[in-house]
Amino acid sequence: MAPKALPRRFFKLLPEPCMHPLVNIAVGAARRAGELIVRNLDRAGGVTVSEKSRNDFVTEIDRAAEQLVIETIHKAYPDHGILAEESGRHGGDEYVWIIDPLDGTTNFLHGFPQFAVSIACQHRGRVEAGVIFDPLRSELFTASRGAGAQLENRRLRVSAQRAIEGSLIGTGFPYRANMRWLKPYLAMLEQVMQRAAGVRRPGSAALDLAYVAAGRLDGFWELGLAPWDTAAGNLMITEAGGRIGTLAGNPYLDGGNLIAGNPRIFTELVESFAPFLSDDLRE
Ligand code: 2AM
Ligand code: CA
Repeated sequence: MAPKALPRRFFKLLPEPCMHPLVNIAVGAARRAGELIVRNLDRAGGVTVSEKSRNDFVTEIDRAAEQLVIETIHKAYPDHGILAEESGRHGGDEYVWIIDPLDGTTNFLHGFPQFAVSIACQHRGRVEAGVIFDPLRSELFTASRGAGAQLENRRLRVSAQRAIEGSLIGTGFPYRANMRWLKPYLAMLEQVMQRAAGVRRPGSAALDLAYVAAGRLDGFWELGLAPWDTAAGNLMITEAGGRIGTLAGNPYLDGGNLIAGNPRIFTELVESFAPFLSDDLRE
């Protein structure tokens, strides 16, 4: 005999919403990695060591956190493939987990408290689940396709801000190879600085995208991001009613230059940046 359906109010009493199994696994993996990262924070920030040994140490933490995430995923799904910042692409291709074990490494290295673990699961090329975990605030942002985005038990919604005037916009400054775009980037920054209430450069792109989904930032842009920075945030923003795209406003696939925001801010940013786009910045 089929069990009687439980009344709706019963589900409201559950401590966690009934999560998609892929989200569940990603949450477990992100929490384990986050714990390891926080445990090692004191050793990273403030300790006076040479730049090289500092970098080696952080690489070691990145790798160890990534291994924990992969182990957790493979325990549940041994056949699933992986695309991860440290270990690259390996395994099956029907399901692929896209992992940034420590997004905001420079912050972590300096003890600046803004970094995250980002995990997404793609099925046949489409992201179905995403988790971004801030281990210091213990904030867990989740999303699964068609079922919305959440911060703990609260449904996420992008902001209702109607124009760049008065908005709070996040960004990431170009570094290394992306410095070739410094000039057009500064022109974009100038546009935004002249109109927004504030501009922030927190340093963890994945967490910035979660903040757009949560309405804490009205918009965000950055050049030259990687798939592991953006896969979870992309789904999260879409599920929270926002938009994410290339600088030309086209659909955002897997890494590259990005604009995100609530639908109005997204459109306004795309329009404002159009005069500064050389061909190589468009896609
Ligand atoms: P990472 O910490 O995983 O490398 C912010 O601009 C984004 O760019 C972050 O998500 C960060 O991801 C990445 N990034 C890589 N190298 C960087 C650098 N030298 N300075 C700032 N951000 C960097
Ligand atoms: Ca990253």
